[in-house]
Amino acid sequence: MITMDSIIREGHPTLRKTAEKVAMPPTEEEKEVLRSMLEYLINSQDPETAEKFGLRPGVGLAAPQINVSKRMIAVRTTDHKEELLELGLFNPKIVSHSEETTYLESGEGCLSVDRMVEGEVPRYARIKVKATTLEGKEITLRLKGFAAIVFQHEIDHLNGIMFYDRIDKSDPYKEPLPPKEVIKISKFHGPAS
Ligand code: LHY
Ligand code: NI
Repeated sequence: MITMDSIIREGHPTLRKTAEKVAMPPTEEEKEVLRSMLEYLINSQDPETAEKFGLRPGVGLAAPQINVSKRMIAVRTTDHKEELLELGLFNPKIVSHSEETTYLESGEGCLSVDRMVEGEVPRYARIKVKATTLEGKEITLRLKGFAAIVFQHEIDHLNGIMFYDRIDKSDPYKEPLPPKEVIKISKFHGPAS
């Protein structure tokens, strides 16, 4: 199983690489890695299991974070209708996005970053994502709110981008025009277990 020991931390070169596309159909090994990533999220969101194995709760994980430079992400969170989004995805791609931006009021964190980094991380308010699921289905997702932020954070990892790269260095809390929508929810927004 994936534990915190499997997760590489900032400074590791893999986190700065552009991950490779996964050839379709994925191999059994690739599917197994993706399943284990989703399993990490499920385990980490279960208080007893998280405590037992020392897992930091997470809603998203990208393959480069376990040192696999392939375009695979796992997400487990609720969408804007409070419905569970539990997905292992190959080759996720943002095909369109809103002009409007947003950010998490509490800032972002990362399982590969063991420190607090304050500041506003601007994200698109709405995105449309195309991907292939673990089950081999090609899907299109329309996302907004917290889920849209998580997907952008994970897809950034596939492109070697860390959340703090997007914070304005000289003015971490700058308010651009037009005003952004502020998402006032806590950093941890996994489904109630
Ligand atoms: N996981 C973060 C996590 O806490 C993703 C995240 C980012 C959550 C921003 C909330 C806000 O689940 C990762 O760092 N994955 O890359
Ligand atoms: Ni991260």
